Amino acid sequence: MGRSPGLRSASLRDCISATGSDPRLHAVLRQPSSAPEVRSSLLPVRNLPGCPILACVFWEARVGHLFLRNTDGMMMRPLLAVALVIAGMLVQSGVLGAQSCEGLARLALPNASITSAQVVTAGAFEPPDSAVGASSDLPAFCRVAATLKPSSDSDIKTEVWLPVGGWNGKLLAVGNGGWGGPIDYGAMSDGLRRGYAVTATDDGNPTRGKGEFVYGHPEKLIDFAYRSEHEMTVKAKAIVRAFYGRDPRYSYWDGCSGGGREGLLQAYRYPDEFDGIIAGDPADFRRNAWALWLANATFKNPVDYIPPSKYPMIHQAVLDACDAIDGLKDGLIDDPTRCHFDPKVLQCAGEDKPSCLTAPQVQTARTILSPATTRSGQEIFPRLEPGTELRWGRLAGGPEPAPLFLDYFKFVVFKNPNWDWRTFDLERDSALANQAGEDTVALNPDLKRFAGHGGKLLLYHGWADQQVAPGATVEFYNSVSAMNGSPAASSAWVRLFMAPGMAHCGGGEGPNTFDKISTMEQWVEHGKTPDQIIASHSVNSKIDRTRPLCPYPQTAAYRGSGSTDDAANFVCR
Ligand SMILES: [Ca+2]
Repeated sequence: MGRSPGLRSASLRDCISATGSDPRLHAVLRQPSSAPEVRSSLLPVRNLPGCPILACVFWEARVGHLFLRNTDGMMMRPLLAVALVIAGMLVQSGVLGAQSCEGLARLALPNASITSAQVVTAGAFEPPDSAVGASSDLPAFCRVAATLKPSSDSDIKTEVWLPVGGWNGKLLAVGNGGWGGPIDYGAMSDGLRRGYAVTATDDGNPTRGKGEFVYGHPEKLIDFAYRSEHEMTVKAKAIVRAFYGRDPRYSYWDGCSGGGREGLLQAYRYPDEFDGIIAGDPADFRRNAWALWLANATFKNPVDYIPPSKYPMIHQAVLDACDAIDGLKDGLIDDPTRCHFDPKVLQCAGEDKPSCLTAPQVQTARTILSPATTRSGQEIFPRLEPGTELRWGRLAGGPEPAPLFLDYFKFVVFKNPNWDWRTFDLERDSALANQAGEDTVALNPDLKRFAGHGGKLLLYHGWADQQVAPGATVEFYNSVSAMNGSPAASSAWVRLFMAPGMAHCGGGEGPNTFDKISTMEQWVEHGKTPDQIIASHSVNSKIDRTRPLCPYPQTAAYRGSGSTDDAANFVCR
């Protein structure tokens, strides 16, 4: 191995001494032996402070030498040459402009400050108590935290997690739910385990599940609606570039509920930001008016209230009426739009009993299963679909509407924390709500620019969603398609998968677990447009049923033989 021209041995010693104790060296030495792994694991350890570029090249080759000798001593010299060639390519590609993890703390980004940048060794992550779904069982990563201030009133927290070894070369941005709030470490953990550089934000909300932070802060409403997600993505790409020395090969969005809404707003407003967007059960803001209408109809007056103990009885009656319409009595209503169940059949003949509904309760159930309309019959928001009865408590359980819905009227529409939801008028106040959100939170189906950029959009929604009427997503999909000529023309870049029996973003009686990210990777990176997605349902972590989810308007049809719990016996049509 020849010495690089101009390399002074003193510099090399400085370099090795400056980096030899770095924990990432040990991460590098643990890497498996494939060439891409060598390359990606070399990336994070270059250009350490006080380490001249050429010395670093030499040092990286030494790392490669040690590593390769450990895995295959006989091949040491040829592979060492390969390592040097890779190092040379990295020089050519500008990778040597990359920074160490700690060095990212000094990265200058407009309207942002990096508050910490530290390597978290494998298994050492300590998720905060409030973090849902996060665990310490993570590979080593560089954890970057930043505060973003796109306006003087903004205070957006974001994090970017960068795999120290085995980066897949891609960025995953994960969405937030409801009113935003704590960063979703669970979703970040999943992305990191897949090898992604992954980023998430709190949407500028320092609280959990409440909307008061936007009260009197119009800039924070903009941050919540779309700006925090955009700023987060722009900064995350810059941090990826600084750390690895190159842009992500692909960038994806994955979010459900509020995160689905966020993804659709990014597609509309920043069409070149992502190569693929996964938007589940998108929380169309019109649902707030719908939820307050249902609150007034279902529990404002005690006589209208249906006790949750009656929900299973109603659910069974709905299944008795509608389960078999799809040709298969399997506890699932494949297409609830074909189910026209009248709760009148459950009306008590005499006094109120657990097995029947009083006359006002019949009316309540009818209202729940009907769309919200104006006095002249124009639809304001679709209905809660039959099949959701076990979860009616979310909207009809009382005693108050959830802050998720109520806070939009208190703090955005009426700007009055004492506003009384009992005064709600559907027609008047839903119009005010639409007006208040049209420039911020409202969805826009005109995604031609996103499609023009080559973006792929994977929409999904549970038919048994108890919180956002699934028909809203069907309407959105139909609007997107209509704006692009026809469903056939748009099916190359946008697909909607409706999940029978799936509740809000998961759960429920139907198959509700499926790998959206792999589906999107296949679509974007290998051109495999998803014709079905296999979903599973589990009880106590044991899978008891699989089924294909089908691109709307197709449904999964039973082939006629074999287990009805096995996806292989179904075809989308
Ligand atoms: Ca069925």
